Amino acid sequence: MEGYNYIGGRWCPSRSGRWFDKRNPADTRDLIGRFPLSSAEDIAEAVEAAQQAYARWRLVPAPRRGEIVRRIGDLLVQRKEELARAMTREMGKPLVEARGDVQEAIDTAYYAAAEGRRLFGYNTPSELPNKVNLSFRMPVGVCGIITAWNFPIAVPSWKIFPALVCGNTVVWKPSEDAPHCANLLAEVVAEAGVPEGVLNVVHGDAEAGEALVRHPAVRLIAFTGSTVVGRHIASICGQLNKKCSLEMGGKNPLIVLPDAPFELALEGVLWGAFGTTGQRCTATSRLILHRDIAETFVEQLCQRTSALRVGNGLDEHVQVGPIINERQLQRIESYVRSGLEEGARLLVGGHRLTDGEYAHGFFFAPTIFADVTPRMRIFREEIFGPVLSVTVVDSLDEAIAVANQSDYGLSSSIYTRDITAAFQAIRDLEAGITYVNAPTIGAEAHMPFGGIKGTGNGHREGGWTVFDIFTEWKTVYIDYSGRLQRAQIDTETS
Ligand code: UN1
Repeated sequence: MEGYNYIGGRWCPSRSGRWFDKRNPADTRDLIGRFPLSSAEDIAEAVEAAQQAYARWRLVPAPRRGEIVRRIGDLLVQRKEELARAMTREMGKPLVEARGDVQEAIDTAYYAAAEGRRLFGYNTPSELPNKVNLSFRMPVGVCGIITAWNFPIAVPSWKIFPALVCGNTVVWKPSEDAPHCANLLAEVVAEAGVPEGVLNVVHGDAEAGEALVRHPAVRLIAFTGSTVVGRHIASICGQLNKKCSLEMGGKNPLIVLPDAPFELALEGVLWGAFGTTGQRCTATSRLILHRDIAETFVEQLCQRTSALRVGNGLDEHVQVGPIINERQLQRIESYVRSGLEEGARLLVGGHRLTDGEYAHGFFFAPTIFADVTPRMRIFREEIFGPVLSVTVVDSLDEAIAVANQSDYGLSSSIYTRDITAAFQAIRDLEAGITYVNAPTIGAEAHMPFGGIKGTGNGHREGGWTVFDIFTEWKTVYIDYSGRLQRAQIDTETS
């Protein structure tokens, strides 16, 4: 199959004439398609199309834009199963999770659609008589959106749908590991009636991404991906004075106290650490166990982990899919080596799966390390794979202190029945999200999503907060006194 860029309502190859192949990570004999390896020239063309479309789109009433986005939601409902299957084939996550990914985009579409009838501003009294003060949310302009492959429909939808409802136009550079899903989403957006040029898709690698970030007509960059890349983007946006929203890495802790519901906590850890093969920015990657339950908990966790069914996500029995690509597989291997070198104890997994059904894919056994200390790289760095590290502590205070020994601050979790402990964790865990008696994954579309420290730069996607990213405030003063009234000066009451 030949995949194309989508620019100004037309499907077209890259002007560079270059292509890249995208293969199924569960079976690399299965070619998903070839997609354009785009250059700065393609980006410029897409930005031009987005600029032209912006002139009209910004004037379409927001409730009307919302109705179109609602149709995107309706179409996603209709095509949910087909999209989920295409997603699993392209990036590997088990079918049930792929359906969840599409569902998250559906939820986002309906939320954003309804926001078209809100986009509230504030009215407030003026300090002067016969004068009113108003404020409006205005679109930002052409937005550059750069996304990762692990939530190939949900995460782009978090950005694109609100951006469109707010009256922006978009140039989207999806991950080169999920180009087909991007095109399917673009197809749905077009079918729903979003005018030509309002959403443009340009495929490629860092070259296209960098050109998008640097393009002078792009007013905003919204990015999901690694902290290294995010910081680079932020530095360019700093120099060029662009609005920039970053969703970056995580190293998410899950604390289990002795009074925790034991079985619930076990299930939570398994899902949080090995769901999506650990390839989520919210994945549970550090398990912090109270000493009183550590031994039994680890023993049972290891048993259950070894029993997880790893394989091709299209098989409904599979619980853990493949790793996205060879490069990432090697990265995970190097972290396993570093864990061993630094003195952590490997309990299960730690190796590739290569025999039989695994022969043609990128599979890695779910892995647990014990005796992990905060100075080790496997404790500190985001691995983005099925590797869980276990650290044992003696108190709640120590658990929270260990959890906070991280450069990241996205998600966090505590399992306990003690309400005091739960609220202390909510107060003290340095993270944008804290779960109580649930694992670190599973954010809902209508709540703010994002993190602190190395994870973000102060913005929140999701819920009502994403509309702060995709709008700029316009403050309006209307003076109907018929005379010059000077603020701060003519304010004395007579
Ligand atoms: C991501 O990993 O980039 O909370 C997003 C969750 C999902 C979103 C993850 N709803 O795990």
